[in-house]
Amino acid sequence: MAADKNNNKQPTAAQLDEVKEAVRKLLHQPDYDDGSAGPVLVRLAWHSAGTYCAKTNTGGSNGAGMRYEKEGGDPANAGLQHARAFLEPLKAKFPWITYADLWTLAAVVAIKEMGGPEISWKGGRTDFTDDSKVPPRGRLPDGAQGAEHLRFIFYRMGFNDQEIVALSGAHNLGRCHADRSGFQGKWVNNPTRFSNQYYKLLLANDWKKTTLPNGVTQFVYVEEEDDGAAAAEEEGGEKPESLMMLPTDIALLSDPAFRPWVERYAADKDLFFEHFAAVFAKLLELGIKRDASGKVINDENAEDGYRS
Ligand code: ZEM
Repeated sequence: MAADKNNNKQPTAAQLDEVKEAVRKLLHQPDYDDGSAGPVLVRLAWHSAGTYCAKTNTGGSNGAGMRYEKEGGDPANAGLQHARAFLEPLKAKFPWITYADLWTLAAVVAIKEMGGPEISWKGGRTDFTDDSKVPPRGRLPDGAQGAEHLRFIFYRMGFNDQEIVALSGAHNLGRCHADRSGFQGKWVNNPTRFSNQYYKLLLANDWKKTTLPNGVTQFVYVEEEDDGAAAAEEEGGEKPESLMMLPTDIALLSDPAFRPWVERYAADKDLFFEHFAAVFAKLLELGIKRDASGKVINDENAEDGYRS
């Protein structure tokens, strides 16, 4: 009776606007990280979708499998419980929306609100009712690796080299937490503002390999004491935190197919925004089947989230 379920109510544009407004309101979190829930919400959507395997058509943002230990307890998802917790009051307030839709929609709203592009988003995802269809662990990228690993991981989802570089630009946002991934620090100075700064910094700086006290290797760049930093210190401010890159970020510089895209996105913010919007929308749709009208075609076992 999947078809009948599909005919059930879909949220109206006005209902979705209410959710979007509620997401915008919760982004401001003065006591959390850099003051915004935005970056971790973007990572939640990415990790929910980034398990997709094109060959077996498994994984992807449908199902919201991270609610189950099998996926949520994956060390690769450490820290994302914060993102889920930020959204829990919204799920309580708007019970008609599925977790899978809420998690992906929240990222799209956060990116826009942090100054990024408008990303097209379609609803209709369902939530799994048990963990039987949760994808296996080990499908998400490992920041300690290089270009070959990036291709292995992202080609599996159906992305190409240009799309890998465009997606990596999300590292304009947020930071690494030693107690989550082992890596430490932020990629750019303003990690709650979506921009192409990540690519500019990749190219402009001399990144030095360093090993953290926990044994994890990453790349760092300690900023020159420019006027801004000197002024901040005079005002009693702290010295700027050194910026960082993961080994996978640095791999974009040395790879002959990736690097030209780093250069183009560093030089052309509009091009980056356009390509990022397209590739992030594609990411969120991986594994989701729709009919000609855009309505999700549920498989027989999925719970229709829009039944209230
Ligand atoms: Zn990330 N990412 N990511 N990423 N990511 C981290 C943080 C964030 C990789 C990775 O290992 C890590 C994409 C791609 C890749 C975000 C978005 C997207 C962290 C730090 C690591 C280690 C986690 C921590 O310690 O909290 C690797 C290897 C990637 C392969 C290219 C893609 C694609 C993304 C979205 C489109 C975001 C927003 C963050 C910041 C999270 C936060 O909590 O601030």
